[in-house]
This record gives sequence, structure tokens and C-alpha cells, in this order.
Amino acid sequence: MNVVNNGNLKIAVQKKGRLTDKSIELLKLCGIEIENYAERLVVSSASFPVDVLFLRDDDIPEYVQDGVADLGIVGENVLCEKSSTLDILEKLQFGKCRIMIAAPERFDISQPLELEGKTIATSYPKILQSYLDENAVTAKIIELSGSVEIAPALGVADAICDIVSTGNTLMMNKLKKAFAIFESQAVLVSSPVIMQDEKKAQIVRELARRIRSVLSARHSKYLMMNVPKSSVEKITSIIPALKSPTILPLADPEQVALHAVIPTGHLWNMVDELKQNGATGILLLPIENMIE
Ligand code: PRT
Ligand code: ZN
Repeated sequence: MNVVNNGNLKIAVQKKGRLTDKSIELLKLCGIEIENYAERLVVSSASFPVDVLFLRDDDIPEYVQDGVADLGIVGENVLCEKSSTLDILEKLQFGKCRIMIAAPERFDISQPLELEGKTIATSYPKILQSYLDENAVTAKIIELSGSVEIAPALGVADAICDIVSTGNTLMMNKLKKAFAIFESQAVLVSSPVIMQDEKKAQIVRELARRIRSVLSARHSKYLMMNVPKSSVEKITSIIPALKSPTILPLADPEQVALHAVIPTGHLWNMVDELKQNGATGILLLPIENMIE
């Protein structure tokens, strides 16, 4: 690939697939806007010194290893299958999935030893082989590049080893989950030499800082409500605020506005108690960034 050496940091993301939208969205939340990327291989951001390279996910580890890209966003499953030794800078909390063993219902497996002597179809032969080795199991691996789930019905394999997220694909193919052998999510990886270029290293540190602030904001929500002055202490004790809440005066001298950052998912457990203590106008807002 011919990539211009303009001093910009080069980030490889998946061109078209499950990680594409979330990768672009994450970059956008970090202030890296890219436009018109539909059919292009490389797009420069106008708002940050970054070029985004669009590649097949399987190729990302090698491009980053070779230094064609400085950073990459890719699933841990792909990294591991390629035996990549790239540094993982951040786990990105999307693209979560598990590589699982599954088999037709009549073939009931619940532990690795039951795979002894069986034939297993997979797109992840290395991850599967090292799992079998760790468990001292000998099985025949058949490598397929796609549609692994139909292998048992075709009589090609006894079991499969494939990525599962919702489990719908397994169910549609009348396969039953046995157990997981690998947990994966999208990660940000870096080239082994990137930190030797001080200018790029600085951009990487800034980007990593922004990513961390976006990720930590996802775990929090901004809670706002009006509360009677007399209930402030009680209400403050109910909410699991990350920091001390902000109390603001209102036109009504008996009431104050109370604002707090709370962990995502906690509002529903306390909403009745808040109302019983006189809270009104309860609003919960998303937080885009939380700068440390
Ligand atoms: O073209 P390119 O090579 O770039 O893409 P690809 O087709 O190899 O990969 P893609 O886009 O399918 O997946 C990219 C990455 O997303 C994977 O490497 C994983 O890290 C992650 N990921 C997360 C998944 C899934 N969830 C997932 N469900 N990858 C694949 N699947 C498959 C799964 O194998 C099953 O066949 O999606 C199907 C539906 O899954 P269920 O369980 O929800 O039915
Ligand atoms: Zn792929």
C-alpha cells in the first residue's frame, strides 16, 4: 500500500465490518472527524494530525507490525490468531464476543476432554490448537474461512469453534454452546517503533488520553433534579455520586437543584426513593467526555 509520509499518525481500522462504525464513532468522540471515507483507502482528518487507513481486519496486525500503520483497531481474536506481539494500548469495550466450542444437541459436550478424537471446524485454528494443547486434548482441526456453523450438518465436523455474540447463529443451526475458549473485544494496538518518533509519540499519548476519557464517560451519567432543601442530606446519601454533588439555588427558596455524576445503570434502583424524598424534574443525561 502506498501511504503518504506526511508526518500524520496513521491509524488502521476495519474497512467494512462489525468494528467499522464503532471505531469511527470512537475516533469522532476523540475529536478526530473523518469525512467521505466510503470508498477510500486512506482519509486524513481535518481536525487532528491523523490519517485513517481502511483495511481488512485480518491485515491490520501485519500493517501495524510493519510500521505502515502506527496504530490499529482490531479484535483481540484476530491478534491472537495471527500470533501478534503488538502492544495493546487500550481495550476499547466494543466488539465484545467469545470464541466458543459448540456442537449438535445430540453430542453433549461440557468439558475439553470430551473433544478427544473429534473433528472440529473453525476459522481460528491457532487459538483452538493452543487451547487443545493446554488441555492435553488431541482433536482434528478443519480450517474453514466462513460459515463454520454449517459444518456439523454437512457431516464435515463433530463440533465447531467459532465466535459467538448473541448465540442466534448457533441456535439457527441447531448447535448448542459447550464452553468458551477465548474472550475478545476491540483493542487499540501500536507499532513497536512508534514511541521512538517523539512527534508521533506525543500524538499517541494525546489520543490515548482522549480515548480513556471517552471510555470512562460511558460508565457514567449526569443526574439533575430539583429537591427540597430539607431533603438534600438524605438524597445525597441515596445517590452513588462519583464526586460530591453540586447544589445550586433556585428561584423557589425552599428548593435547590442537585447535580451529580453517577455510574450508568444506577438510576432505576433509586428513583422511587428519590421521589419519596421530594425529588422532582429528574433528568439523566449522557456524558460525552470525562477529562481527568
Ligand atoms: O472483511 P473483514 O475480514 O475485515 O471482516 P470479517 O468478516 O473477518 O470480520 P467481522 O466484521 O465479521 O468481525 C470483525 C470482528 O468483530 C471480529 O474479529 C470480532 O473481534 C468481532 N465480533 C464481535 C464478531 C462478532 N461479534 C460476531 N458475532 N465477529 C463475528 N461474529 C459472527 C459470529 O461468528 C456469527 O457467525 O457473527 C455471527 C453472528 O453472531 P451471533 O452469535 O450474534 O449470532
Ligand atoms: Zn476478517
